[in-house]
Amino acid sequence: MASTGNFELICLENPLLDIQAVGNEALLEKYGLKANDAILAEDKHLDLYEDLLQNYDAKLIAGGAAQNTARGAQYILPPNSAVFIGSVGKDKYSETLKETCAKAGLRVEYRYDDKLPTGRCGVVITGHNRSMCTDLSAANAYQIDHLKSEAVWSLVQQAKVFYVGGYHLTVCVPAILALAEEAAASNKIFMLSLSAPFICQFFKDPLDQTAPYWDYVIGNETEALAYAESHGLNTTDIKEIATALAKLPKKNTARPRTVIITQGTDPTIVAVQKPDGSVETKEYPVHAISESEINDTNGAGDAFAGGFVAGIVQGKNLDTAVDMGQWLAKLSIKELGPSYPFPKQSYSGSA
Ligand code: 26A
Repeated sequence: MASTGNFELICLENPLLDIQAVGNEALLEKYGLKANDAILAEDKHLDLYEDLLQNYDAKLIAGGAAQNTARGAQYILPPNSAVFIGSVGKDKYSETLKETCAKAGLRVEYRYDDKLPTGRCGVVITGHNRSMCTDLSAANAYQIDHLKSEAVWSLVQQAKVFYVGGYHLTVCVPAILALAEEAAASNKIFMLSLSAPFICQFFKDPLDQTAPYWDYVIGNETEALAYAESHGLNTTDIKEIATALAKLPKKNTARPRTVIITQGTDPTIVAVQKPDGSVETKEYPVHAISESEINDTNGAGDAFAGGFVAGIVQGKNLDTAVDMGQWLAKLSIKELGPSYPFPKQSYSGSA
């Protein structure tokens, strides 16, 4: 397919449909879930999805962390700026995902699996906590051949920023490294999100393989702590952890590394590598939101990343890009799940 438009941003990860409901302690206990977590489903979790739909009035919402980020970035950027890549099934759920992305103006280049259904993420909300349990199904079948196909790779080549969700480290490391290598070879921007504590703990080796390519790495405080523990950093200080990440060896030395750690309602910590090898850290307060305006925080981190990435694509400075992230996170928190308000609101400087 010939590509039109001026696609500047490529995002890669798992397209998922969220099956989200307000739950309770008993439900968490029934499936052995922690109140605030993200895990891969095992056999014992597979009834959760039907349970949520039948007994908890669950809603179906477009999800997949980096797909939420891509929708968020496209929400801000001019039409035809972002493309999302991942693997889905040939079913109703992938149709729903495609429609939601189209509404946000996001182009998707899905790989369609012949056998497996579209992946699902069960989201159990209790208070301000969310427990996510993902059955990847078709998303787990992503293959580098799809990325390297002429139609998709031509989009990769015209883009200047790549954003990869760390969750994809459980799926297709060669595809992630292909984007990373392309970025380093052409002095493009490569960003990775840490995604979840379990990625930092149990997918340490593939995560470390991508580290030299990180121009930007984005995570939250629980992911930073999990990283510090699995890498023996011997600290629980978020600024120290961000500094350690900024100092890791880097492939493309033409770009300094920037580390962004969000902390819920606490200030966002940013660490930037300086040309002399030292690291500067900064703190950015989040945009205040009143309790009554909060719908749920599922997807707030993805929305932050979406706003931030949009800022980077537009060549904004770091302060503005962080502010755009805080702005979009605030908008998303007011919506159900990882969604953005329509009619569109536009970013007009610090709120
Ligand atoms: C591989 N795993 C576990 C996952 C995910 C995921 N997206 C990709 N891969 N587990 C949860 N999510 C998504 O995270 C969003 C909230 O940050 C959910 O689909 C949800 O939309």
